[in-house]
Amino acid sequence: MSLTKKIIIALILGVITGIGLSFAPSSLYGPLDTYLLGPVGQIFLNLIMMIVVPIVFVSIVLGTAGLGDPAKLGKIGIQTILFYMVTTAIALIIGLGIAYILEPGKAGTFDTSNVEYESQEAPPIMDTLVNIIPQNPIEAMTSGNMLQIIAFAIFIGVALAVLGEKTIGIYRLFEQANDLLIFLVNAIMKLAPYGAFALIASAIGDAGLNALGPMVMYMVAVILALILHGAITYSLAIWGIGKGSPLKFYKGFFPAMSLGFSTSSSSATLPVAMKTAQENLGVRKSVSSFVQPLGATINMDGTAIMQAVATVFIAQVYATSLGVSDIVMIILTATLASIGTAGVPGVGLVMLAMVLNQVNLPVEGIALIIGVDRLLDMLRTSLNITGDAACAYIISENERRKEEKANLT
Ligand code: DAS
Repeated sequence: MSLTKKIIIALILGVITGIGLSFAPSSLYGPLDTYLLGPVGQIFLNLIMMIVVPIVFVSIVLGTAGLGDPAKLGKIGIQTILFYMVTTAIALIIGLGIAYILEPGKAGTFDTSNVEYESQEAPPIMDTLVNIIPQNPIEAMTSGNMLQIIAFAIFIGVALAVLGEKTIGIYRLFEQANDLLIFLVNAIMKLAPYGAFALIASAIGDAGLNALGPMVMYMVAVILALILHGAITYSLAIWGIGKGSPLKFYKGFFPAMSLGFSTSSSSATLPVAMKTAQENLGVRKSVSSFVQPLGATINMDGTAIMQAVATVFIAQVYATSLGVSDIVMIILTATLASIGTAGVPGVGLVMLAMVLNQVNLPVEGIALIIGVDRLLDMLRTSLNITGDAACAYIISENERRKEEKANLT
């Protein structure tokens, strides 16, 4: 049975168990939560947290080193990176906007007393921006200061790109470390059914049926934001910049979108996504084979949307207001973090832990959304690869028109 099916079954069983426990006497629910559900859920969350710092650091070093390659920083490279960063920032703004309008975290009550957490005053924006450069990168890693870790990784990546062959051994080391960490993410995700069951049963057992409301509203908010971004941002870019038909684009790319949905992995879908873009959308092979692989690592708009909605949702559940500097921090952290995030199932959840860390929200809040995350992962992966293909399509169409114009003159 596929992992996705196992997680969906775990989700259903977790909801049923949680509802049953919410009617059970506390003399039953208490020990069950203390000695089984709580520890299983916390172990899974700890495993996710364990992998955050290394995977963010290594994947961003590699992602940046790859970008720093002079061959990649040509005209097409600059256009591609610009398109990716702008659409990711728009995705985050759409996600934040929907989360503030729908307020999913206020659609019910969760008992959050079992998580020791006090909101901390966010530092002024200028301090935040200046302090992105770490004085002590090791301390940044031990304290989980994600923006400083990302900044340090970008410096290392650029240095590797500039030094090229001289540091090829270190580059290879980072490549192997990345393979090792992706192996660990996949291994941790195999425990997701057990973690999801325990966390969902505990959350609903604790809060009762009114915990379902916020979870459903959270899903609605994410799905709505994903649809808006796909229907508006990409369609406007295809029509406005690429001078193409959005309908034709989506019809032609749909086979790859459905594969992305079923695999929940941008990397696994990449070969089909490239083939579909080239054969159904007429994207030039030279553009597709550069833009789409790059996008599969540095461009994850669907993931950014989930992170934006989830962060606001968890802030609402813990009755914490996010200031302007927090919002800037979310956009900065999630956009930069997407530079290296590998396209494998569940990586968005790992990166969410990082964003929550950065805005001082309790990582335990992930417990409230983990049960539905796999379903949303399928949808957001579909959008992730669509953004890559939209960029490739637009650049390819513009290149074609320029050449046609040159031939005419
Ligand atoms: N599954 C990831 C991908 O392959 C996205 C995510 O986990 O958010 O794009």
